[in-house]
Amino acid sequence: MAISTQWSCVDLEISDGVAWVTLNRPEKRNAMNPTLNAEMLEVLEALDAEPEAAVLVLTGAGEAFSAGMDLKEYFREVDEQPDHVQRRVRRDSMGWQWRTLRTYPKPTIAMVNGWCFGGAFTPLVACDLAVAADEATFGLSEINWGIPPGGNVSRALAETVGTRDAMLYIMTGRTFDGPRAAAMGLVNQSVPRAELRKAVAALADELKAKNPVVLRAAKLGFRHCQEMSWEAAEDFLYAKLEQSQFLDREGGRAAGLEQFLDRKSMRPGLQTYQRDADQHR
Ligand code: ACO
Ligand code: V55
Repeated sequence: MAISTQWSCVDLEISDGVAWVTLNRPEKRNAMNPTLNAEMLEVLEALDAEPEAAVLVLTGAGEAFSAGMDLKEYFREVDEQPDHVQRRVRRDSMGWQWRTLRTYPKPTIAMVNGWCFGGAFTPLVACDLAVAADEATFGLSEINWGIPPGGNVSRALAETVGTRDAMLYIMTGRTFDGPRAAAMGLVNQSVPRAELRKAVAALADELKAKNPVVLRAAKLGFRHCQEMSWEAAEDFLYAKLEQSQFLDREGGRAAGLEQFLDRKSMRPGLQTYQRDADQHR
């Protein structure tokens, strides 16, 4: 593998086109400390450049997805640091959890294998798709230890679930499970933990079969247009469409039209056009 595996808080495995990125502090329930946050910035940067990684899956080692921010190393210990250090610690944290992940060039899936608290909601929502284990436990536990949700947690919730659910869980700190998360629209799907990896691998396979240039234009188009006027969105989405044709070296649109209209070998309502294996290497 071309990529360094020297990270102390993150484990990376690339297999069959999928980068399995595992938050790896199981003994601390994968709580996010400043080291993990700085490493995740590097991991995401490295994977963008890695041709063997077509899809990124974010998950956690052991019993947790992530128990949120590390209350000792991210809060208590950083409180004593000078202001500029506090600012850098926050910048690294939001840098990977939100800014980088939300508009990541490759498709991303959060695989919520277990505990998911507080700050962990930010990378969860920033991923394009999410699949939870039925047995996973979610909670906005900030209120339980004396802070309101920060770090874009509430902003992320506001974009994903309805106001009633968001307010209930923010204000009570009550926990909920995978099926409830799916019913709320916080994750796409919840499956028994024993089937989680298989379900995520199947979803990743579906994404791998798509044209990556078009996939990027589609996801960024959706992300950005949410904050635009209708007029600006129309112009922007057409610009994305034209940009994707300009950047798409495999000529996906022409192939799709040809396979449907001329060869009649594929119906786009029901399947993806056949990509030439040689062209997209
Ligand atoms: N920050 C720092 N340390 C943590 C965190 C955390 N968020 N979560 C777990 N740990 C540590 C514990 O201190 C403990 O360390 P130790 O073994 O050195 O004593 C170890 O991880 C295991 O934790 P336990 O509580 O023993 O594990 P258990 O499996 O019984 O419970 C649970 C798991 C429910 C996740 C519990 O650890 C917990 O409540 N964690 C805090 C969850 C939370 O509120 N996170 C903050 C959200 S708010 C925010 O992110 C801004
Ligand atoms: C949270 C997360 C933060 C933070 C403060 O509530 C609070 C979660 C990701 O960083 O700086």
